[in-house]
Amino acid sequence: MKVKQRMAIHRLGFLFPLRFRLALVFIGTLTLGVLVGMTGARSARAAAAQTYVVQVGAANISNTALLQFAPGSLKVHRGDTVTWVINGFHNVHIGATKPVDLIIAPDVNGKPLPQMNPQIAFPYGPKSGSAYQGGEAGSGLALPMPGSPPPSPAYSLVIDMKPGTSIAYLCDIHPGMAGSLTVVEDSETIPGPTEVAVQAAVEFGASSGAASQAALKLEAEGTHITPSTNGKTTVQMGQDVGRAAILEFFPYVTVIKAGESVTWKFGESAVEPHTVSIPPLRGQEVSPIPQEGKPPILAAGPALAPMTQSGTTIKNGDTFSSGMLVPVPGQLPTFTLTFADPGVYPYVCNAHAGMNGVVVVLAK
Ligand SMILES: [Cu+2]
Repeated sequence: MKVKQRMAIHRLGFLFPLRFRLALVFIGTLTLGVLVGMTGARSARAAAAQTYVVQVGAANISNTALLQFAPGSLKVHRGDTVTWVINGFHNVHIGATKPVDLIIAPDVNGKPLPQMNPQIAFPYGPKSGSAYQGGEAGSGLALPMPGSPPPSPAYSLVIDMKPGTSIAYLCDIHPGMAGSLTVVEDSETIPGPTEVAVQAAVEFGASSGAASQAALKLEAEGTHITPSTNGKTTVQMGQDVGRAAILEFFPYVTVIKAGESVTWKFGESAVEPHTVSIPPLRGQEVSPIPQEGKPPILAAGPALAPMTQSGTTIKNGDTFSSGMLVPVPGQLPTFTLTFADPGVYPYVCNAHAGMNGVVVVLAK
């Protein structure tokens, strides 16, 4: 089976460009690792129950994040296990009809306290590894928390539902990120875990390839350096292509003259939020507020909280942060800074490691 899988990946290589191929090989290697010891044979209800892996997003492939479940749909027999492997900032909300809000602001001591929705952050419903017999369940986030052991990046359920049942699930954080699984009759022959893993790699590969092409086009168009126009220069934060989010600023280098401004904006149909910040504050996305006998309140940490108002004038040595700029369809926020002094101003997105840019300010 290993040989077959490698051949499948190899054959695909001819169809797609190098970056994409690297991504495929990367995912293929990952899945091979996960799959050691599993059987991949097509079978009607096997004597032993199978374990299927669904990848929940993918991160850091050619500067893109893939906002999709892979495979997007899956057939299982009653008694099989489904393991969702969470790669990045995603959750799995099983039996959901619609996503819940990421940020809620309940009144605490008479004042609204913005915080991450605990229904997204923490697991609920059947515990990982136990039977699923319907209803809603949540995986929680694979989010490292100060002072806590690293969370498990996987959520497993033994599917104990009648054949003919379809189970829908989604990621509450990323609009349109959804998947489903169907329980089929024991007599029906379905793909085995290895074939499902290859299918997942193919689906990721298709998204990654489309994103790579779009990124190359945007990079070429921007030639990495945009001259200022009428003292107003724009920088695009990322680009969402199908189910892929490109995590780059376009252009990477922006050159302006002292006293001019830069406006950061989203591309069309953006879904992935970003920040424009300096200095980088990695690992400070949330500020947990402990609660007795309950999981902590996850208030927005300095990395994602707004520190600088749009329109502010920046001088040499100033720090700034837009806070989380969240694109809402038809309502895409922008962030503008005016640079008073000549100098080099590197900046980052605090939400995405490796997403950075630089503003070069020349003398008037
Ligand atoms: Cu970002």
